Amino acid sequence: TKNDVKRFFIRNAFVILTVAAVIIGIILGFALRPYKMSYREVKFFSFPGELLMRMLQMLVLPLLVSSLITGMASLDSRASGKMGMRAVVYYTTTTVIAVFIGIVMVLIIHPGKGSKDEFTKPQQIEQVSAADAFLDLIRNMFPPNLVEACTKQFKTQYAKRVVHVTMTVNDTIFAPNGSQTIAREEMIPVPGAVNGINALGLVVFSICFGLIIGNMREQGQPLKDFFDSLNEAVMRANKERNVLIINSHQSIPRYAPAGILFLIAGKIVEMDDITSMGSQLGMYTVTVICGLLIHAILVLPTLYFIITRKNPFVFIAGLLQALITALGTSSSSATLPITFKCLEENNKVDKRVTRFVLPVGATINMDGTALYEALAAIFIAQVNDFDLNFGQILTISITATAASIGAAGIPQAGLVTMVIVLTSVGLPTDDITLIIAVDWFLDRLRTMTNVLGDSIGAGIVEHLSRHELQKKDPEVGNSVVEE
Ligand code: DAS
Repeated sequence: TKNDVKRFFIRNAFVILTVAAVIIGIILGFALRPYKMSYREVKFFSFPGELLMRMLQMLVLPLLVSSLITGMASLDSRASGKMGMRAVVYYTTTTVIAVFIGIVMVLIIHPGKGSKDEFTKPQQIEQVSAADAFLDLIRNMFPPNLVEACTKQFKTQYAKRVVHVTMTVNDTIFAPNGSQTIAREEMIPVPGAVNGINALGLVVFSICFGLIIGNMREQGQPLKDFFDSLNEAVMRANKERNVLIINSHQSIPRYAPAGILFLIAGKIVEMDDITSMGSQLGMYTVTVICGLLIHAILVLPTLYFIITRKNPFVFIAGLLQALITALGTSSSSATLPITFKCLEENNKVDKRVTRFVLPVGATINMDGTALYEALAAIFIAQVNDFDLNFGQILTISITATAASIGAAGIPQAGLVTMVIVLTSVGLPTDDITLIIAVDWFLDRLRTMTNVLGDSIGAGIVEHLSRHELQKKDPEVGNSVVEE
């Protein structure tokens, strides 16, 4: 009836507005392209979108730390151990499947046929070896300074340094003294850092800290209450009907549709002309899209159905707002507040699961990125006429997995960690620039896949942990006590 339709619209107002924002953003973007805005004009135009990014990012740090600490502190170590195991098995399995799909797709479609001439000339970029990157991954797990971990990640960088080398030569004309000192430029590794939170380090710290607080019983209670309350406060800033500190009526999800509209329109205004894109790059884009679709629409929902026996598409419908936010922001960590909201409010996933599984998932579980990195590396090999043997493909799949774990949940992080994959099989890292033109777009799609993977993971872990979750300790409210 008319009333039902009205109620449907009111209940789903934000989802409908968000979908409308994407459509209007695309139309507006294309409508404004002929005006050829300057770089500054584009920045002014997409300012509302930039604001949304900033608001979401503002919540990430307190949300990540408080949800993990309360999550761990309110589970006893056996329950959290089991839940953690299930999450890790899920992350590993789905990432391996994703990499496999990426490799199969790129080998079947073979988008890299032809010559390299149709690409713009690669620029020189910084050289970091696979080993450097692996060590950085582990370094970032143990931040020496927690305050710094809230602002920076460690990253090996190379600097030019002038070294003086003394050479002994048997040349009486040029080196009458028998030896000569010459100056030579050399690349040396220097400790470096990149801006952005070190989510991996904070996740490791928060898990350990939460477990310790949980084991402290009464003595840990004040800290537990503190983080519990912090978590609740952050989540409230993220609720439609509640407040964001700066504005008493509007909160972040209310603002999100407007922000997404301008993020998308702004990107379309500034993107390169697609009609001039070469056929290889076009085929490459199609290959990535097919791979991501297979993983997101076929593999993950099937896995969800097999394990939980529930309709995966109903679950995915509840996630719509998070998926569109991922599309708009191309950052799984900026989407985290919305992912929490969708899972807890729409899909009614237990808070004890989301608090634990989501922050970890958003940091290390990136199916879309893993699929993308393996596929892109093989594409670059194809463009270079570089024949990969089975061992090299295996190396690519292992390093693509590591690269996806190491990639931060920020825009185009996957492109940076690609260096690990390329150097592991001796492919030219400069060739990353070949795919930069389409990366902004593919990044949005792989971020959606990443967020979907994390969310379905939370649903599956909740289902598998239902027995532990049923046991409640009357005194500690939500926590599970199994002595
Ligand atoms: N865009 C990133 C994310 O947030 C990862 C990537 O660049 O692949 O999921």
